[in-house]
Amino acid sequence: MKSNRTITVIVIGAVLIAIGVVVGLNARWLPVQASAESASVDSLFNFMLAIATVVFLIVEGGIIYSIVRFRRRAGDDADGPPDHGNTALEVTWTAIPAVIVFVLTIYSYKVFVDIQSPQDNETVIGVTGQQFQWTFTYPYESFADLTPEQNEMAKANMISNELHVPKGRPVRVEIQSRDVMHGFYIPEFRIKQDAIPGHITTTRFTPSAVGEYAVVCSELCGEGHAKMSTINKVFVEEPDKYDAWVTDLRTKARQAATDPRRPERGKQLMVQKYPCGSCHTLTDDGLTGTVGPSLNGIATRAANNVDNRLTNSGVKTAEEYIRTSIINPGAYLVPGYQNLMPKNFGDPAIMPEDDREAIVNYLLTQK
Ligand code: HEC
Ligand SMILES: [Cu+2]
Repeated sequence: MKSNRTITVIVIGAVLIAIGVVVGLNARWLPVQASAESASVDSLFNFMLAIATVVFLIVEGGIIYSIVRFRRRAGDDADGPPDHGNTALEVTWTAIPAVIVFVLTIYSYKVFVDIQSPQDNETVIGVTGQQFQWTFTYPYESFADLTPEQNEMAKANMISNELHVPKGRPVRVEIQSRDVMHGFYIPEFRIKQDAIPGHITTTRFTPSAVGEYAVVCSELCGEGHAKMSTINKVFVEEPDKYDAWVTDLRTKARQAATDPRRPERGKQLMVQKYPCGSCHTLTDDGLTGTVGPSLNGIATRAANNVDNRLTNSGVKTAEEYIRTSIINPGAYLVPGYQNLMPKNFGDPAIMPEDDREAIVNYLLTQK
């Protein structure tokens, strides 16, 4: 009798574990794997899923079995028998999960350390989170014929709102935030890392599948948070295509260094570096935000003092008005809009003067 029951338990246990393994090996719930790291993250996930399947079947199966087997029969009004615990059972249901948690801790720590260990020849890309878009900063090599100041300026312009990464080369990203916490998340890479104001956090990945994926923000960061996950894309490219793209960026950075305040540069900055498009519409620049007023025709509205905007903000010219709108948004609020524009564009560490003047010069062309 007793050995019969032992055999039944062993058989049921073996069947449940077999089901767990089949589910764990066959689950295809996650997006495509586009980085070398995604395979180990997915194996860990599927291992946990296999264990969870077995636990789920034991618990739910036990409940269903008990409901049927011990249900109240017709005419039975007695209380159930009193029961005062079962030490062997309690030790078992504490010991087994303890072992499972211990194994998972070791396994996931190993996966984490493997992903985070430095590799040779890492391409280092800067990631900056801000309300409400990401900006990426690429490695810079100085131009011999530029002055040190011009080289500094060109270096500061090695930026884009597109994340281009070379297939098969290890990448290290150094992540920072200009305002609040954001979460740098690329589901296809299985990479997620917080962007924390005042800190630089790093993470690593080696892209493995050519393609175009979304860069998501995983931290609710304000009004335009949802937009943040639609604006920026990561492009995994063959290494020579990636190199050509960076060289092209370097050429543009050089132009910026020699004539930093040209309107065309302001046009680029409003898309590539600053999050203006998450709040403003500006057709000439392809911006479609709706949190703030449209900037179409801003130069004409300012020059004509529409709604007394010059008078009320205490300035005389359209140029001064646009500059003031950027560095001190509260000075005058466009009717119908709240004081939601970032307050830190007046800080040269956030928006260098040359950037600001390029944007002012560009907006002055929006008649
Ligand atoms: C978080 C949303 C947000 C972002 C980002 C933002 N703005 Fe604004 N902006 C607003 C709002 C809201 C107003 C209207 C209230 C006010 O006047 O401050 C405004 C007003 C303005 C005005 C005055 C418009 C007018 O019709 O008088 C200008 C110019 C402007 N923004 C430029 C910019 C530029 C350039 C950037 C990027 C560097 C930017 N804004 C980024 C929300 C934003
Ligand atoms: Cu965010």
